[in-house]
Amino acid sequence: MKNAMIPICLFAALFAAGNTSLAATDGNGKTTAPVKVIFDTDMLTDFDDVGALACLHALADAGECEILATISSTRGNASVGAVQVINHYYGRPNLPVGAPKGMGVLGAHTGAKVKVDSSAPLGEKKGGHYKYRKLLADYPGWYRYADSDDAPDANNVYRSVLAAQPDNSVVICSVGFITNMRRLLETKPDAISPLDGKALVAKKVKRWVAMACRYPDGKEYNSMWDHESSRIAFENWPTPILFSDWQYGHDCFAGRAVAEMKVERSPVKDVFANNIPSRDQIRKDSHKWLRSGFGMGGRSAWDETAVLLAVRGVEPYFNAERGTYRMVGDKGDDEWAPDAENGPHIRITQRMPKAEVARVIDELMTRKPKNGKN
Ligand SMILES: [Ca+2]
Repeated sequence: MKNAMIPICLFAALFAAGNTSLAATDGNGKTTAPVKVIFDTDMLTDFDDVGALACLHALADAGECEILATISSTRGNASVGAVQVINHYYGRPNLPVGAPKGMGVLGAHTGAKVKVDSSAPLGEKKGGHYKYRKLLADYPGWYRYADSDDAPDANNVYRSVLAAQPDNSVVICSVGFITNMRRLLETKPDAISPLDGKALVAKKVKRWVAMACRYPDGKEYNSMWDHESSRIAFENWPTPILFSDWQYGHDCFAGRAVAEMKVERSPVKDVFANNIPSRDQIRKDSHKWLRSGFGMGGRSAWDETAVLLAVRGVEPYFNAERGTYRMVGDKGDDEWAPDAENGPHIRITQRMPKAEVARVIDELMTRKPKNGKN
C-alpha cells in the first residue's frame, strides 16, 4: 500500500474518541483501553528525551498508556543505560530495550566516529555524552547495559513486540533519529513472524508519531543526521505519520518545575536541574537563550509534545494540518507539501496556548512514580 492511498477514514479515526481522550474514560464516560506505545529515543545530546520518557511513565501510571518497549536510536554510548535508569525509577526495570546495529548515529554526539568508552572516567561536563554517563555513575545498579551495543538488536525487539500485539493496536513514538523505523521496514520474515517488516508494521501499527522535520523546510536534527533512513522510512511507512515538528516544540518550554522539585533522588530532576539555565541567566539575555531552545519555563519541549500527541491524540491540545513531509536533496533537508485531501502525514500546530501545553507536560513530569524508586 502506498502512503498516498491511506484511506481518509484512517485519519478521521485519529481524532475520534479513544484516540484523543483519556484512556480511562472518554468524554462520554466510556472506558477506553490504554494506548500501547513503543518509545524510540536518541538519548544522545539533548535532554527533552528524559522529559518525554518521564511523561510516558506518568501516563502509564495513570492507566492512559501501556509501555511496550523503550528503544534507543543511537549506539555505542550510554543511551540504553540512561533509558533503563529512568525505567527503574518508575518501577518498570524490565521493559524491553534495544539499539540499532551496523548503521545510524554512533557514540557521544552526532558527528562522532567512535563509540564511547564506558569504562573511561566520566571527565568534564562539556560534551562526551556527559549527562547520560553521569546518570549511570549516579545510579549504579539501575541499568544493565552501560554500552548500548550490548543491548538486543532493536529489530528483534520491534518484531517480537509487534508480533505479540493485536492488529492495528500499536503507536510508535519516536523522539530521535529515524534509523530504527527504516531498519524495521527492511526486515525479512523470520522465526518471530512470517511477515516482512513493512507488512508487520501495516498489520500491527496504528500510527507513528515522530518528533522530526522542520516547517516549512530546512534541516532538523532528528531527520537530518541519518537522512537516508528518514527518506526511506517516510516514503515507505504504511500507516499515518503524525509529526510534532521543530516549529511546534521550539517555543513550548517545560521542565523548570522538574528542576525545582523537592525530591531527594530522581534521575529526571537531576538531568533538568543540571542542564537548565537559571532564571537570572535567562533574564539577562532571553534572546540568546531562546536561540538555544531555553525559556523561563525550561527547555524546548520537542520530545514531550510528541508523547502527549502519541498518548492523548490531537485534541484538545493541537490543531492538525495534512500533507507530506519528505526529505529533499542529499544533505538532510526536509520540506512540507500541504495536501489537505490526500496527504499521508499530519503536522500539529498551535491550538491551546503553548504555555498551557507546557503546564500539562510539567504536571506529568513532576508526578511521583506510582510504584517506583524515590
Ligand atoms: Ca530526542
